Amino acid sequence: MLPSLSPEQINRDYDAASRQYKALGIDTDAALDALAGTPISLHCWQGDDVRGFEVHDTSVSGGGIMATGNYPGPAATPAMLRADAEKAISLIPGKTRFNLHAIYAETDGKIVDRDAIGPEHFASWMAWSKQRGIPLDFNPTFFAHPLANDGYTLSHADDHVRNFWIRHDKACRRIAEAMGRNQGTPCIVNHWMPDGAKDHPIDRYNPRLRMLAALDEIFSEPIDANFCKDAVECKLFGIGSEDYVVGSHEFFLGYVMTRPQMPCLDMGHFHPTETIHDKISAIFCFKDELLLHVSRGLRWDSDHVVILNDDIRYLFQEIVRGGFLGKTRIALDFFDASINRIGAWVIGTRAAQKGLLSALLEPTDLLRELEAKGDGASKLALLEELKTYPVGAVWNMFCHQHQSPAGTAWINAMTDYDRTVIRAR
Ligand code: RNT
Ligand code: ZN
Repeated sequence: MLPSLSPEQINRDYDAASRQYKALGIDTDAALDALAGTPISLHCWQGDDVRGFEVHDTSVSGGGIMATGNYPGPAATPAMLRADAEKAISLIPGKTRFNLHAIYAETDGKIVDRDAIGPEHFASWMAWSKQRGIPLDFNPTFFAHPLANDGYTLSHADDHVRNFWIRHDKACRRIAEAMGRNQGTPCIVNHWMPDGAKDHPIDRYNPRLRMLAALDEIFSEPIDANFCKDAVECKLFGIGSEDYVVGSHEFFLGYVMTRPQMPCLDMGHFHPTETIHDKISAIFCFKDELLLHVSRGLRWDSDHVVILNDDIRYLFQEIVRGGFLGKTRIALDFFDASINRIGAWVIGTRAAQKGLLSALLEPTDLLRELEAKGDGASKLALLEELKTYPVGAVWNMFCHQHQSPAGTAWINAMTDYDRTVIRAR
């Protein structure tokens, strides 16, 4: 058994940490409040390796994403996925949302193609969401379908294929609107299309024109913005689209600059050494809302479980320093099938929250002053010293306040669930 912390110890450590931060002008209680006010959207697809519950009459494949690993016990039914998600959420302090893909529709064993899905196929998800107080987000699914096998969907040259996907996306926005109405706040819909080519297409222009027109048609549908808000996700390359992705960064940046939708930045969707933190302030010069897909690429867009690395720290520093927290939607996007999946969810979410908390515990005004004075050494020194400040004690207090195990204790709960539920499947 890994150790757990007593409330007395958590309080004692927190008091000491608070004093240390206070000497730098930082209010740890205010940081905890800001963290508590920031929901993280958990991606349903970590629970079952992006399989979904669609009923098929043909074999499906493809679409440029893939979970690797054979850890036992992926959620095979909606009930299992909900139970696993609840377990994960019980080990995550603070507010969470839950992010569904269209392939998680519940169609009662019937084949319902993607252009025919409706809110009724998400009735159980909506009831669950309401009962648990966990708002939903949503995604059309443009992969793992026979009409996605060519590698093109919304930009397909064939009207029949393209129109099918346009109908699918319209259906998804109607579902999202129903979810938003159910929860009383907007459901965020992220539109990601895998469209692209493995090798050197001659025509890079027309697919983009077709995708542009398709998106305009989709967004021309009157959907209540109080209940559904849209984001579009750019990407540099994927499996099978190594050379060319229709919805590149330039394409979608141009799109959102000329349209009301918000951009979605996924941390794994750029050149392998390119990070997203510097893009944020540039985007907020022109837009007032941004969606993040918090992920971790290892050498490529590998969607590893998020950990508290420099990329995460820089990301949240930018969001906090720029005053962008209220305008940034934080969603997770990783899928590791090689380790306990509940563990993956919890590790990644807690890491993102710790990144945010570390940024909230920064004496930003002081750092700004040092920078303005030209005192670069003091600025860098302070940033370095802050790395060993007792953020863990503040984090443990956050867990304690939100009835979630502090420190290492959650790992015991994961191991128990693994033994009694996951391995019993
Ligand atoms: C794929 C995108 C996309 C997906 C999910 C499942 O590269 O990141 O966001 O991971 O929609
Ligand atoms: Zn993503």
